[in-house]
Amino acid sequence: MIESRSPQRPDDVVVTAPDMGRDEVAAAVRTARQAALAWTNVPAPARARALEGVAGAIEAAAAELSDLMVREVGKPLDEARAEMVRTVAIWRYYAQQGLDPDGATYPSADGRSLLMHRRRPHGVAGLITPWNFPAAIPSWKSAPALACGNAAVLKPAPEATAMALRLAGCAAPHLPEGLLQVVTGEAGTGQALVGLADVVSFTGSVAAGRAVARAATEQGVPVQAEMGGQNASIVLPDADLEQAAAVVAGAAMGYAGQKCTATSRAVVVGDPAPFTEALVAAVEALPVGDPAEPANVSGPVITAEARSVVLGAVQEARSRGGRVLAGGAPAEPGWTVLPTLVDGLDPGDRLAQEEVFGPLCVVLPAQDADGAVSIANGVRYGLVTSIFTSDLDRALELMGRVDTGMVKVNAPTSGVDFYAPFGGEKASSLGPREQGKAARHFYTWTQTITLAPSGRGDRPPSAGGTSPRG
Ligand code: UN1
Repeated sequence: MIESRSPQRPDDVVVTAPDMGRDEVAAAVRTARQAALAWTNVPAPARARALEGVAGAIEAAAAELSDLMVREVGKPLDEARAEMVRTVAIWRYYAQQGLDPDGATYPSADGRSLLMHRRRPHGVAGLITPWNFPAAIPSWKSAPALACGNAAVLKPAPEATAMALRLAGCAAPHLPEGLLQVVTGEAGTGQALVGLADVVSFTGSVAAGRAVARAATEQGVPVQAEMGGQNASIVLPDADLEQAAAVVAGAAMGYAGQKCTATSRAVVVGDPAPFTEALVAAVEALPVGDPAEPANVSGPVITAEARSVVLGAVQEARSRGGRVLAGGAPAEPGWTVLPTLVDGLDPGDRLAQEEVFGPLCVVLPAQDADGAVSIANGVRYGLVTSIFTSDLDRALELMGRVDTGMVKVNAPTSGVDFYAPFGGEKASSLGPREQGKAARHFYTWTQTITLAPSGRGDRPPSAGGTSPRG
């Protein structure tokens, strides 16, 4: 069995569920494959209505689901509510996207045949999702998979098991039986799923994502993996420093920094003192504590081990000559760590290179904008960069030089728009982008079709038949 506990009240067991083995996963995939065969032939407008139904059910349960999200993964209430709003919008968006054109026609070589392509579903989508966006990520993978005519089997992170089961419970009355299933368990359950699915989408760590990508490739099935980030916010001297500090503080520390899109490095061009001072003040002003209190923007990290990792990183920073400018200590409730700012480290230090996945941000000075870009790019990750400046010409120029999949100007690194492509470069992502129209391409394959006349009724072209309208 696995159990999922509340990070703010670790004695609160939110749910226990079976740690499913290969046979159970195989049974789920078999049922899903059966369901997919019928679903593929359900007309797209009817599929759209079903997904609309799922959206409505999730919307009706949104208050309960955001409370469950707070309890199970410690997401601050306001963010949990916003995630539920986004989740409903994701289902609605993909319900409609299922009605988009599913192919195109091309001029044929003989002028009489029809040459076209259309998109077809893969079959069973195996979806492996993290605990940090326990409604949005399972939804932005399963909704497009279903909209395109696939079935979906979801393997959530054990820490978000209750959320996944509850989401699937909302969806169930609106979908054919077996079309969307949850398999619970640890990594082994996910591995079994990857071995059986027809298309695989993963979000999680680099190590796990690469293993998933290798296994899927071995199976010959398409795969996408969204992995870590080590995201920089570049602050130019002409930025509104107060405003930039508030945005960076939120992007670094919101939900205890547990987002692949969180800001982990503030790269300050020129004299770092004025911005650093503003950032320390902004971070210290953040309300921290019980995530069920709507005012709080940061609470516990997910587990005791996660807290040890963050506190270990603080120690490491000190031992490398870093200064802890804010936070650096455990707090209440549960596994809370105070939002932590560090400076005095080299850009090459491990803490400025790797993902801590906690409320920790390193401040790094840069001599000029060129130096800032090379610091920002100088990590193995490539998810998102933000640039703070009031000089939009400068912003345009720098945007073209950062090597991340997403770039933002005067906006937080965190936060994504579900209708635009999402993903990173370098070690952050593998395979095609997620979300927006990109999702449809991933969850379907292209069949190119030539439809030529049979030749039986061949007649010579009729006299005068020169008008294209015949
Ligand atoms: C967001 O910033 O709103 O796992 C979403 C993650 C990312 C999603 C970030 N894949 O943190």
